[in-house]
Order: sequence, then structure tokens, then C-alpha cells
Amino acid sequence: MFNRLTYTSAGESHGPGVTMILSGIPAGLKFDVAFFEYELEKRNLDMGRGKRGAIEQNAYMLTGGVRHGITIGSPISIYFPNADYANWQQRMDPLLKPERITPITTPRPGHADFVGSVKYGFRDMRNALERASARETLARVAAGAIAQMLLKKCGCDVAAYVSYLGDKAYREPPVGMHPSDIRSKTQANIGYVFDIGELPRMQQQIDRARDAGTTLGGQLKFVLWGCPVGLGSYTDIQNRLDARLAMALMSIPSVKGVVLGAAIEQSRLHGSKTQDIVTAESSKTHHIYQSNMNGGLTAGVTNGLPLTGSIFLKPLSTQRKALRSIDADGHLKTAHKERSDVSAVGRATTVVSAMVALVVLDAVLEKFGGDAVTEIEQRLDSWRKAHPVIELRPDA
Ligand code: EPS
Repeated sequence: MFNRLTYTSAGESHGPGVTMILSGIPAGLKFDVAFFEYELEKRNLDMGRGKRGAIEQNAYMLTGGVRHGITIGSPISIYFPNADYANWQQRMDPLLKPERITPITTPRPGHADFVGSVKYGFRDMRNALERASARETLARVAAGAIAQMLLKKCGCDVAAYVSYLGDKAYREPPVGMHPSDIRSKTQANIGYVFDIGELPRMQQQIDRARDAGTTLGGQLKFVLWGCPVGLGSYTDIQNRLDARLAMALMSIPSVKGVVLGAAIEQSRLHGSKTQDIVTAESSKTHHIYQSNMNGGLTAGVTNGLPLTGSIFLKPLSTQRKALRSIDADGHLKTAHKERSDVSAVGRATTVVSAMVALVVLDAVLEKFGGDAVTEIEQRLDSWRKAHPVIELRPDA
């Protein structure tokens, strides 16, 4: 998935904390503390969030790779203590086992409980569900925020928004709207919808699901502007940027589908209607397109148009009205109950932006990489000057 960056995380949902290490970020990048903390906060806030959101205050400790506010080329490491650990210390202590512990033996359908316990041979399914928890997305968002700091210097900007919650559609930004303008609308509300007027409808939908003891999934869309032509490659499987994006997005907990560009519409139309073709005003130095059906990627390579895609999330599997299950001894029982959220669709927008940013930055570093940010900026600048400007003009 990443050819230049190395990303890793460790830590359980209710353990002492989460650690993130990101290697491959060049030297000389200003660490934007305000933006970083904003992204952490957005990941934590959602209209459908349960009690955990109020417990976690997004504390962190930068423990490597940044000095006096500037990256120094070494791995960036960050530790996030889990505030909730104070309430779980007995059950989650890394070394000391309490005298009495009630193991989880009846899996929640849809969560990692059953598969994890079989795979690793656990009697207590907590050993599986703790790491499978979406708490881990905190590390992704931290890495993605750093990626966005550098991408902004490269002229790239990303946004994501909710287009469906459950089976209800939400208004979308007009095609061609810049990501920063989309964000100024969607991040101003914790439903992460474009039209703030639709929030009461969303609140009702969430309340109804909560009252029914169930959860909601949905659909998000992302858009990233500013990629030069030529990131990624068709030469080898692992170089295709479409495949790298799909993997990064599919790896987000609850995501069951990723669509790039307008693939669903494309699959239903004739080939003559599904190509992005230049308008008659286009010239050698300026290519204008009316459509972006390929979502900014042709043959796994960026074509200069915005990257676009949709992500489909299944509803969170933990149900307050627990479902039927079967325990390790074959007894049919009601599934284990665990505190959870009603929906994570809204805050997944922050995770999606983070993953898209990491993949695109990785491809930028692959093509223009250097040890210092200034080298990348210079290379990117001369590349842009040598190639046509690509413009999406939907109303051309
Ligand atoms: C999660 C269950 C909930 C979520 C959690 C993911 O946690 P808890 O069981 O502590 O209420 O809040 O998400 C986070 C902790 C987070 O920070 O995103 C799950 O089962 O996946």
C-alpha cells in the first residue's frame, strides 16, 4: 500500500494507550499543532457517538521526529494515553492478571470476537475485540494529519463528507467545489453533512436507531484536489494508485465497499459515454474537462483531475439489543454486550481524509521524494511548469 512511507500503530482500545510511528516524512516540515489537534477532535466527535467520546480528551505526547516544531527526517512517534484506561486498569493491565476476570465467550455477530478467538486461540474474546476496535483509527488520523501538512505544501487538499446515513440521502456539495470550501461547511457540524439544515433530520435518524437498540451505516465521499499528472503507475500491481487507495480505504473498520470515481454509473453506460474528454477550447498548455468519471485516475495513474470516490460503511456490529449468538461450547445465547456508538459514519470522514492523504503523499514522495521538504517543492514545481494545467470545468 505504501511504497515510501512506513506506518505502524499499536495499542488496545481500553489498554494504556495507542502508539503511532510514521517514517519517511522528510525534514523541514512545520508541525501544525492547531491542525493536528483539530483532526484528533473531529475524529472523536460524532452525533452518533456513545459515552466514550466524552471520556477521551485526545491527549498526546510527541516522542520522536519533531524538534522545535519542525520535522527532522527521523521517524515521527506519538503516544496517545487512553483516558478510559483508568476505568479498565484491572481488566487490561499488560502484566498483572486480577484474581477474578469474566471472560467474553459469546461473540457479537459481525465483530472480531469469533474470528479472532478462533484464529489466535483465545478463550477470552476481549483479546481480539480490543485491537479490532476503531480506537486504532486515532493513529491513522494522526499520521494522516501529518501527511496533509505536507500535501498542503504540495498544493493538494482533501475533504470528505457524508452522503448517506442508513438509507437516507444527504445533500452533497456542488461538483467542482474546492475541498477547503467543502470542509468549512461539513466540519462546522458533527454530522459532517454539507447542508447544516439537514442536521435535525440526522439527529432524528440517530435517536430512532439508538432507541431501537441498533446502529447505522452509510456512505461517504471524498475529493482531493491538486495532484499532478503522473503519481502511481500501471507497471506493477503494487504501483497502481487506484489499488493502493482501495486497500487503504477498505482497511478502515466497518468499511465494506470502495468505489473510485463514477464507477457505478460507468458500468451501466456505453464506453462512448464514460470517457473524460477535453473540451474544444483546450490547448497544449491547458486541458479542460467537463467530466471526471474516472475520479482523477487513469490506469492507476493520476491524470490531473480531482481524486474522487465513495466509501460504504456497514452499521457498527455492536447492538444494544444483543443478537443471537453461539458460544465456544455450542450453546445458543444472546451475544456479549459492549458499550458502543450508534453511528461512526460522520467521524469516519476524518479517517477517510487521513487514509487518502497518506496514499497520495506516499505517491508524491515516490515521484518527487527528497530528504528535505524544499527538494520536493522544487521538483514538483518544475514538473508542474513542464506539463499542461488540467482543469475540471463542469459547466464548460
Ligand atoms: C468501539 C466501541 C466504542 C467506540 C470505540 C470503538 O468504544 P467503547 O467500547 O470504549 O465505548 O467508542 O471507538 C473509540 C474508542 C475511538 O476512540 O474511536 C468498537 O468496538 O470498535
